Amino acid sequence: MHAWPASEVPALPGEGPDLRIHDTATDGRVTLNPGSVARLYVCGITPYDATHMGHAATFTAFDLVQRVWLDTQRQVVYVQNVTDIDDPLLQRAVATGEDWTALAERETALFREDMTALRMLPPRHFIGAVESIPRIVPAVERLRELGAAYEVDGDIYFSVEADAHFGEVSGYDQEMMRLLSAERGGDPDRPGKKNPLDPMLWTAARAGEPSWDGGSLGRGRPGWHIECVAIALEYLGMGFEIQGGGSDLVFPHHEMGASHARTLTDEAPFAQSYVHAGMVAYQGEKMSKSKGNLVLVSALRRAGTDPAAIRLALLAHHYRADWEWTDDVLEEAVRRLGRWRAAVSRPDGPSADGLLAEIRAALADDLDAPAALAAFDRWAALQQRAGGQDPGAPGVASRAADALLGVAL
Ligand code: 5CA
Ligand code: ZN
Repeated sequence: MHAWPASEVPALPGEGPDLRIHDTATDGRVTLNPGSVARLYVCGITPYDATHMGHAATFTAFDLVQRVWLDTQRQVVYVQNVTDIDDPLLQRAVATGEDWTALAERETALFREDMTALRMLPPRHFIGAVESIPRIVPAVERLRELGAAYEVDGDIYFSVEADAHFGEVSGYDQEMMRLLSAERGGDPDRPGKKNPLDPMLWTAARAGEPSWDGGSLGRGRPGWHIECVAIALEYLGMGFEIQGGGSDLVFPHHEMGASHARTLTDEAPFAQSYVHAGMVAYQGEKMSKSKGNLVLVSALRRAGTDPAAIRLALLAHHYRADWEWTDDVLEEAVRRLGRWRAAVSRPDGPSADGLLAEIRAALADDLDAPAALAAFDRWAALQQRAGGQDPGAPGVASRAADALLGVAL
């Protein structure tokens, strides 16, 4: 599919330090040395409801990854998927009587508009599950040839026992895995499975549901984890730098994906690091389409909220933190945006060279956006209090906010 238009990234003097980021699998910081090309895969939306603040927060975190890498003069290959066929999408279409393809297309189009408004740099490859079926089918066939997949009433499952390293991404115990599997799209209680945790690779065609030709698998539709694996292997290959998404994807999604890929290729690792954004809550619960407790980017935009203020509201929280969206969070961001804009609209000011270095250092240190915002606040306060003689300073500050934080002043 096509992504969305790229906003320009202003040039900055010099370059930033290498990114150090928290890896879920080792529960520690890793310094990624991606060479001249850095590769990032981010798990994208299931398009049955518009972009909410939780999605926006997660995609903002990985937008910062791309910006930090660009600032180290690297090329970035960023891949993001769209799960445009899956159970929740079909359930929503049935519930509202809408055609599932129309629903997916409409919500994907709205997502592109939201991402553009929020100044997210687009992925180089924005890939749907449906268009990936020709790559998913051979992957499932191969897993079956390897003895790592089996059939239950026509549905095809992955056998987690085929992978000696299963469990190494999340580090969760059996009980936790079983609980999360039941909560997040698995079917641990289905009779006939070898291991309750085994996830579906290919769902045999069911009456009234869309299905595709699956070659030796028969007609059906793809499972969720193999979708992201097939797309990542096609556009990035094994050993890419970052597999990203929200922390709700640690298990089963990213655990299963790593297992599928290792088994398929007999190579490791799938990703060099697994990076997870915290969950954004609203009214006391995780913001989610299935619960319906949503604050939508598009609704705020329609109400006239400046997207740069939404972005600042998201950046005010460390990406790994779980936090709650409130009206106050947005109001504080609107005030901050006003202070920053006033500061850069003067003809001169205090030197911004130190500010640029501080923003770079903060972001390279596990994407510490709140520290970057605090550095800008200090520069803006100094501008307000004492001003300065450097005629280049407001421009440097404004370009740094745009290039590194995606905030256009
Ligand atoms: N299509 C799959 C990934 S392959 C999916 O999880 N779709 S989603 O629409 O539910 O979520 C899209 C992205 O937003 C995922 O990376 C997910 O982890 C993240 N996300 C979902 N809800 C929240 C939330 N409340 N806070 C933070 N991130 C969230
Ligand atoms: Zn995914």
